[in-house]
Amino acid sequence: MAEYQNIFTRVQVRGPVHGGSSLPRGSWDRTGTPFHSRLLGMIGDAQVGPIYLGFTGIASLICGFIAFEIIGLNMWASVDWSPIQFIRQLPWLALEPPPPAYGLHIPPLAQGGWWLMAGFFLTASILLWWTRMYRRAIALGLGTHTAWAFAAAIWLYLVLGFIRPILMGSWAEAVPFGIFPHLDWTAAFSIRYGNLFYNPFHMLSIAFLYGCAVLFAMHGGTILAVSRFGGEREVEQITDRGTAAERGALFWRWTMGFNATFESFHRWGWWFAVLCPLTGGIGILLTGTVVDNWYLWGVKHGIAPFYPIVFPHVADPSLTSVMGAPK
Ligand code: 07D
Ligand code: 07D
Repeated sequence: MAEYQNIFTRVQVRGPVHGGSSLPRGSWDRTGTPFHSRLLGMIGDAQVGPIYLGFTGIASLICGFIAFEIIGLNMWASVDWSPIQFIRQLPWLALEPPPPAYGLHIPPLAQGGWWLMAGFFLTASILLWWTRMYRRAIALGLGTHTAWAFAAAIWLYLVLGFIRPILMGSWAEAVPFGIFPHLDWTAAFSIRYGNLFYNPFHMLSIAFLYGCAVLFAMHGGTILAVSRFGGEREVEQITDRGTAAERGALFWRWTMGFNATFESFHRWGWWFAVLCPLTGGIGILLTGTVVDNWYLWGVKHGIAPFYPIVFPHVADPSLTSVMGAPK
């Protein structure tokens, strides 16, 4: 029996190139002649292509490309079209949403208009990609679980850049495009709304995020550990006694007293991943709309201490002009 129980070695399976099962009526053709790649075979299946582009795939790529171009060219313009500065400063460059004065109106291009347009095309691209995933799953006779998991991420994305700004009455509330600028926005958002740590939905989102890491470590570890019995090939292992699958389950029953099944474990993974952005989106939606200051909310609900006034002559900004501040 081949012994390959380490975390790097992968057995490369290389059959004759295969175009895939036949496509339902109304589908486009798959594109590209398939070939084998030894390098890609080290991290996945060695066969590359053919790819199915289809109408939604091409439309999504075009919209994504337009958004990418608008963002990139605006960033380049912001450094006076200097190619060197563009590359040097790239992680710090931004395409910002309109200033608050414009509310939800359409601003001039240079005042956030480009941001609105890029957002429109990025959103169209993401939604078209979602449709592609959904339709390809149906075409293969699969369930649509992956598409719904992606929908959970899209929910958080839409809350951040579309739904909440509309509820707040201003595009200025939305996230800028840019690598570090979107981190600055995230930090500023937390401070503006009194420390996001006290937002219980941020707490839930974090628990599911960390949960994803734990579950993935357990699952990846378990499957690699039983791969010496062929466990990564799952299929006929699921019901048979004494197989790799049963050993994996027994390992957890012995160490923890309880074990998931091959089927239930994937439900755990799916739900943890989905609930991370789902609860996160709820938390962001409540911020500024229902709760203006999460620290004061925490004080009110007994989860945060009320800090003593150490400097009596300095006004604590979190206590001035904030709705719901304790008297
Ligand atoms: C590994 C799958 C591959 C995806 C990758 C990301 C782009 C953006 C475009 C400059 C796990 C591709 C990146 C297409 C380039 C332009 C215009 C997924 C994997 C490799 N963030 N965020 C990152 C996005 C938000 C936060 C990195 C997107 C919120 C923090 C990357 C969105 C908040 C940190 C990135 C989005 C937030 C990051 C790595 C959309 C709260 C980091 C992402 C559309 C949730 C980390 C410099 C990654 C970093 C990071 C992309 C939204 C917080 C650039 C596309 C507004 C705290 N974010 N992010 O690996 O290193 O994801 O930043 O909503 O520390 Mg972010
Ligand atoms: C961004 C969903 C959208 C992405 C989509 C994909 C493309 C194509 C292209 C690959 C990630 C688009 C795809 C464009 C890519 C190619 C080619 C999902 C996204 C549709 N936080 N925090 C979270 C922690 C603090 C803040 C979630 C930890 C501070 C804000 C998560 C800590 C402050 C927001 C989380 C911490 C703060 C969050 C995100 C620790 C900053 C959010 C979950 C240890 C000073 C977001 C409710 C996620 C949220 C969010 C973790 C600290 C601010 C669990 C661990 C206190 C403003 N934080 N955070 O799945 O939902 O994101 O909050 O300190 O908006 Mg936080």
